[in-house]
Amino acid sequence: MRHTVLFYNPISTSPGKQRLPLSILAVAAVISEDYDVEFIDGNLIADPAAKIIERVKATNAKLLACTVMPGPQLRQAVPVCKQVKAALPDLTILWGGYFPTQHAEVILNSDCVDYVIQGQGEAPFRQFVDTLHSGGAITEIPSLGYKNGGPHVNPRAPNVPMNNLPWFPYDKIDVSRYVGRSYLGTRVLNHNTSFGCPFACNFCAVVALSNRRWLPESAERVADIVTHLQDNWGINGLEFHDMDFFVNEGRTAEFADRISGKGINWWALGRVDTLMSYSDETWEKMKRSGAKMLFMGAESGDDETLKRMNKGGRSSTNATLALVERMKHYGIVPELSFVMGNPPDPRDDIEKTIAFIRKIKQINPATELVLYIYTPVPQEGSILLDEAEKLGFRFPATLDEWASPEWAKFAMRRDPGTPWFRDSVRRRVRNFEAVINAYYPTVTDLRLTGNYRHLLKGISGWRYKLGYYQWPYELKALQRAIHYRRPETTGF
Ligand code: B12
Ligand code: SF4
Repeated sequence: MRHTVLFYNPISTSPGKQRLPLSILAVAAVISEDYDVEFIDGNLIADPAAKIIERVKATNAKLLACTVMPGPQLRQAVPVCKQVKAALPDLTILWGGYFPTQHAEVILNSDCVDYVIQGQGEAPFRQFVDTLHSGGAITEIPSLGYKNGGPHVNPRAPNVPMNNLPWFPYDKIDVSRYVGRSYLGTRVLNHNTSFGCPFACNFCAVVALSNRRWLPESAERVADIVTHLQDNWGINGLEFHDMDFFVNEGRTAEFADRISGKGINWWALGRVDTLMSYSDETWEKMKRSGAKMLFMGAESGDDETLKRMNKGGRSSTNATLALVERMKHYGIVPELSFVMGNPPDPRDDIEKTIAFIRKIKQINPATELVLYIYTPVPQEGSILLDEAEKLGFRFPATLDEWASPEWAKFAMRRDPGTPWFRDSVRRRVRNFEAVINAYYPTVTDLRLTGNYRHLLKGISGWRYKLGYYQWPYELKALQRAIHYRRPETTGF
């Protein structure tokens, strides 16, 4: 008899913007030959708890496997899992992904989740599912967190190379519901081609997940998957959701060669210094293959802060300036994220980054900006976390607290409520953002016509030129009225 396993992706974005839920597709892939798998996506339905309960009753499923990022996803996961657990106390609930990897203890101390799996999920998940259905010592599974009089977490399983893992089970999910429209094209899907990142920036949650390992799919496999997506769903745009797509230049160049001529615009995340180290030949190949916009963490306008962030490699503000210039030459849009308001002197940090952003815009006005406010992540030896703790910062002690609106805001990294981050400093960032987004409206909003762009630029011009950002009420009203996309409201 085949058992059914249910997967739940809590809500992560606004209606119509949902992406393929890659996290649960990745772990479902390793069992879908031998088990029936069903996906419940909080982005697609209003009442996931009711749906889960209905599907468990209909299929006799023993396991609900759920992926959880901090933020709105966690806010939905907690009440839904509570409701499901209350209705079906025998159902096993397992969480995996970013939040359980960083905060296993607080989850295992709650009543609504039974187990967590940390880090790369596929191999331990397969073992967990088999053990749950066929018997065996569940508490010996690597990477597993369990309750046994108190929370325990086993050492991590060895990583598995991506090429040894099966493709996502596209035939088990209605992919067409995830085909969206964006700056990249009229039919856009998403994929993930690697696991991890070799760096250890101390504000970044990726470090806890992958512990400085980078495991790529081969260029050949990526190109085959892209072809499959195009043949079956007619895509002309693709977002790559890797933590760091570009670590290996040879892979990027080969991938670019393989997909050139397919008419697919693509977007991916990477590092400034890595991309600066690429040859002109590789950049030309990327351009030819459809690279349209690349997302990089520029992080700060101050080299000293980049060091304190442990950004590593050859990161520097000069490298960022050189890269935006290089990308202008190739006509590929840089999308830069910044982590602002770092302790101990958030005001000074912000002013330096604001001045730096102005320089970037002078060199390449098309550069997109995503301004985040620093929020700590658990990481051993992190200078930033140490400073935050000295200033009174503590992570929540319960899952309910994590699910509160205040901590969801913290996770969204826009208005985090951290002890060193005063309201006046937050206002400074938001006001600057209002002015720069009006003076340089995003290139990614398809509805923003030339007339609106002129209007926004005209009205904000005096402020931008004088560097006067205070009280930009007229711009905020205009931005509300026009309602155009601003990258920081949708970012990662
Ligand atoms: C795609 C993505 C999104 C999508 C939504 C994804 C979704 N699930 O629906 C969108 C764009 C909506 C989004 C939004 C946000 N995101 Co986001 N997002 C990502 C991104 C780029 C890729 C995640 C992904 O799909 N990877 C591919 C899959 C295959 O890998 P994976 O998730 O790591 O899964 C593996 C393991 O984690 C594990 N696993 C995962 N789930 C499960 C479940 C089970 C049961 C098991 C066993 C294992 C397991 O096994 C998998 C296979 O090995 C990551 C960065 C990154 N590249 O990882 C950030 C990231 C997860 N996002 C992040 C953040 C902060 C956000 C936002 C809060 C940002 C903001 N300011 O608005 C929002 C809000 C999210 C919300 N609503 O809760 C942070 C999380 C930081 C943290 N402290 O943990 C990340 C790490 C980015 C970063 N570097 O800071 N995001
Ligand atoms: S910020 Fe980027 S480079 Fe640094 S650890 Fe995270 S994913 Fe890697």
